[in-house]
Amino acid sequence: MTISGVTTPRRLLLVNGPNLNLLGTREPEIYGTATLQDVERITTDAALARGFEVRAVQSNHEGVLIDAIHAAREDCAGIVINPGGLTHTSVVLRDALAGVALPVAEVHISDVRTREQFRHFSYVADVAIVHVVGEGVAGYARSVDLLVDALTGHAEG
Ligand code: CA2
Repeated sequence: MTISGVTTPRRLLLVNGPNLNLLGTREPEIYGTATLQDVERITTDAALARGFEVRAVQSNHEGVLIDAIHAAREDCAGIVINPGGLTHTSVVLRDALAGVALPVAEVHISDVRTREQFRHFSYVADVAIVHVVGEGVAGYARSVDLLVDALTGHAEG
């Protein structure tokens, strides 16, 4: 794919932050019953349908996520990220996303806008061009679609 004369890879990085490895094991009333493996498959299927591969990383360690984001500069066209609780705490994660200057989609399974006050603020929000919240794990597929739309200059309507 060529954007502004530059050839970019047809690959997305999927980042899931701390505790998302527990999906499907607890709190189904908030996060549903799908597992992290399901999330990675849903995201990969949505991306493949648009001609993109996915490299998936989940970690409970901020530095591992930051290294994966930095590495994405080399071979990814964009990033889909659910930062988990780091959404509300991490300047470091935000700086990493801003630093690589790739298009970012921020996704949350639950509707953080209607939960506790501390979940209303996101350090990532203004470095992301796509925001999907409260659509369950299907939100990952929608994030991919909106991000690929942005990458390929697809206009809505
Ligand atoms: O709704 C989301 O996707 C969140 O990013 C999930 C985070 C939470 O801190 C954010 O405010 C919103 C929590 C991820 C932990 O996920 C679990 C899933 C099942 C059981 C326990 C934790």
